[in-house]
Amino acid sequence: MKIYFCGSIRGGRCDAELYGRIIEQLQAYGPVLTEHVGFKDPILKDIEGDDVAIHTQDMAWLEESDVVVAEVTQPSLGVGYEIGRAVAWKKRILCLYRPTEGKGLSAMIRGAHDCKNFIVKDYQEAEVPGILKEFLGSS
Ligand code: 6IA
Repeated sequence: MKIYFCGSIRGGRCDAELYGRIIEQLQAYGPVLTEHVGFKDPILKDIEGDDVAIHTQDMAWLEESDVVVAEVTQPSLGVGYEIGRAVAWKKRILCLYRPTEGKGLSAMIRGAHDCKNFIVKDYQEAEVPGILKEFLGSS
């Protein structure tokens, strides 16, 4: 099962280490095509390419993937775009959101929850193993 992980890059890197820990757990279920999203920033800068090439490569990986897992707490235009494209390609999608006082998840994400192919989970990090097992264990 090929997994496409989405997490904020230019939207802000405050959760980058958390992405890395989630990706490590995802790798028990299958290859994560976008593991660079969880790399520490000096490594990320080394692999920076031109934006057209990044978009072309990411869309190819997204189309090729079987499931999409997105950490959506840190708002990111790129992550929102990837989720929209994944919906159009009828991928199974899991969105992970850590509720924070005074903030809220976009209605375009929370409102897409359908209990089947598009799952939105409010979570704390300790719950990640169980959530991934539930979502990916049956794939
Ligand atoms: O708008 P954002 O940059 O936050 O969008 C993040 C999402 O877009 C991630 O889930 C990635 O899959 C994708 N993405 C954005 N930038 C890149 C990138 N290099 N390489 C691969 N995927 C990307 C940018 C280099 C960076 C140092 C700015």
